[in-house]
Amino acid sequence: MKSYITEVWSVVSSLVLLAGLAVTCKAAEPSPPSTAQAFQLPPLPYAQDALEPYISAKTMSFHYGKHHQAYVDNLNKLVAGTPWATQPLEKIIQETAGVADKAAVFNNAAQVWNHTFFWKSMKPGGGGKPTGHLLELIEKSFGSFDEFKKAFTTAAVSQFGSGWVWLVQDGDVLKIVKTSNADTPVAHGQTALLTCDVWEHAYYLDYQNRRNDFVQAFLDHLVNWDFAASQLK
Ligand code: MN3
Repeated sequence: MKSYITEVWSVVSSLVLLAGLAVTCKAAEPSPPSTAQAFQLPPLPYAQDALEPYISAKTMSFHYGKHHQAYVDNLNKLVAGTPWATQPLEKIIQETAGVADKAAVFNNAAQVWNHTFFWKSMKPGGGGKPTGHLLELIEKSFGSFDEFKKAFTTAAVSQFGSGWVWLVQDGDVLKIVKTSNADTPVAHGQTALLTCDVWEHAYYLDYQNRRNDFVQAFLDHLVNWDFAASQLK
């Protein structure tokens, strides 16, 4: 009997030891971050107040910190556990464009992409005129830089409701296109060079209903022409 108890005790001790070892091993492993998400909010290319006085820090705190973040969070919820969780945004956008029951995935993926592109389309001390090949293409496509500005402004102001205005490259020609809501040149095989967000949340705190003034500030003081030129194919 005594030896039986000793034997049982020995087994129990071994199990406790093994369990302890298992816990130790587990603790030693690098634990995957429990909050790992497929998509992250990309850092802004400048400080939130860097575009003042044309876009206030308050607008940026809502537009980048709340709206853009919400699109990232929504997308992560929608793609969790699907093959999209490990795929590039562009692929998700192209695969869900025009698919009725995937509209939520498309809208959030496209808005994540569009906003990331919009922040890069601006810089502190931007605006003015592009140079080099980009300027040549603009003059060839629109007649002159001033004609381009007029056409871009008209498109931005006439976009009914929420949307975006874009400068895109189509072969050797540049075009201005408008898209509604989350729609994006990425869904249409176009090469985007530049965009301006004309959803009301982009300008209402600073310009209220004066979208035209916002677009003028964008063109005259914010456009990052170096970024646009870097997107040329
Ligand atoms: Mn926006």
